[in-house]
Amino acid sequence: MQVLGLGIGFSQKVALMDRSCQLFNLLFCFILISGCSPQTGKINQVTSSFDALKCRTSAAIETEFIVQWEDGSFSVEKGVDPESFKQKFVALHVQKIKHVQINQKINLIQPISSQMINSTDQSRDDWGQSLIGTSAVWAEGFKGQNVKVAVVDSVIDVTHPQLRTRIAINTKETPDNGRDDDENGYVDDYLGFAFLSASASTQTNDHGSHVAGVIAADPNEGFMSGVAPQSQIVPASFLDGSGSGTLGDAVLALQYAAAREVKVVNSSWGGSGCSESLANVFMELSQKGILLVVAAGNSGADIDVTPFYPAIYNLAGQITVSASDLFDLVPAWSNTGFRNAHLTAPGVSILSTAFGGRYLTMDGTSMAAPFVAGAAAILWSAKPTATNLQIKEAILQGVDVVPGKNSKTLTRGRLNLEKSLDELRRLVP
Ligand SMILES: [Ca+2]
Ligand SMILES: [Ca+2]
Repeated sequence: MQVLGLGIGFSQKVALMDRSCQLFNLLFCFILISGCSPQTGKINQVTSSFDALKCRTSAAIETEFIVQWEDGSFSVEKGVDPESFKQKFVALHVQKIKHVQINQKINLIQPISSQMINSTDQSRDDWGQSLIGTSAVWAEGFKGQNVKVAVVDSVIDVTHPQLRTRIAINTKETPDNGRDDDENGYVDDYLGFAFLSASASTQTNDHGSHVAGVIAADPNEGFMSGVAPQSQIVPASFLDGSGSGTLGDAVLALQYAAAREVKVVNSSWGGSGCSESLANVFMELSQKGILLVVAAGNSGADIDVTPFYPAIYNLAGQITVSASDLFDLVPAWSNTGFRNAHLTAPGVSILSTAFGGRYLTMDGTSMAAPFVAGAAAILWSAKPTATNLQIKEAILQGVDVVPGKNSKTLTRGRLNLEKSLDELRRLVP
């Protein structure tokens, strides 16, 4: 499985589409063990499943295995090779194991910024926020306060002036002492956690910081504002600066987000191929009441026909977001789908934060998804008792359907935060 960086500039569009076509040639190996069969039956099933592997590609990491346990939790385990892992680890723990998948490499295609923005330029029009009606809900006092949003992405610049005040602090953890003070399984996760087990990169990648800024940039510390400027970001990173990562790290990052008690998870990435572990962790989070906001992808595809994960999981607690522009037109590069894409949100020439105190505009469904994630945070700050299903329904019911520009999505419409708040008030009096 490869992961696409969904923030692209126009010049990268063609290269990205070419790359995405290659993805469908990649299949990956997993076994699925279900039910409560006797141990020997399970071992036989494990054995036959391993023997039946048909998709050992160059992307597979054959010494690492993503294990989902019967309690729903995940770990990534090491082994010498699949056969050895089957005989030793799986046979030993088979009664506690729900599912095993060989880990695989994933690669971010580096996003290209459309434009560097001078932070002294005060004249920029936040067209996206104007269109979805943020100022009206801010005026009512709803700014995403007390809502945590996980950004599962590349590493975020937590020192950016407009982000540093918006990073959720794990107050039970002492930073930089090499110990897991709160015993949540993560050492020094004071601000978040980076799952970069295979990384040797010292580069930075602006993708995660850009997504975080769209959601929560602090307007008191600079010239822009996030959609939900009082929400808090939980960084759960799994893609390094060079754009490399593993599926196992993605699964662990998602599991970590849930442990930090976020309400919303933004996933502006995706790929195709066997992704059973990813589907399983998404299901776990949806059932825990988390709203999963996912970018539809940038290859110009109909995702109802051409699979793109996690965009097409279509879980009860999931919203998949296509991109639209100032005129509510859907760019040719935006993935869509009447069944699996739910709505559009602003995703063209989107201003946000980048490493080193910089600002960039970017294009992509990566930028559209965090508009919806920020909107969800606002709605939850207005109605803290709402469920993820109610927040989703309010967002989908509240869309603007612009005559003649209906998007090829489930709702045919574009995010309208102001109307979604009205819908939520009907759902949660
Ligand atoms: Ca900890
Ligand atoms: Ca510590």
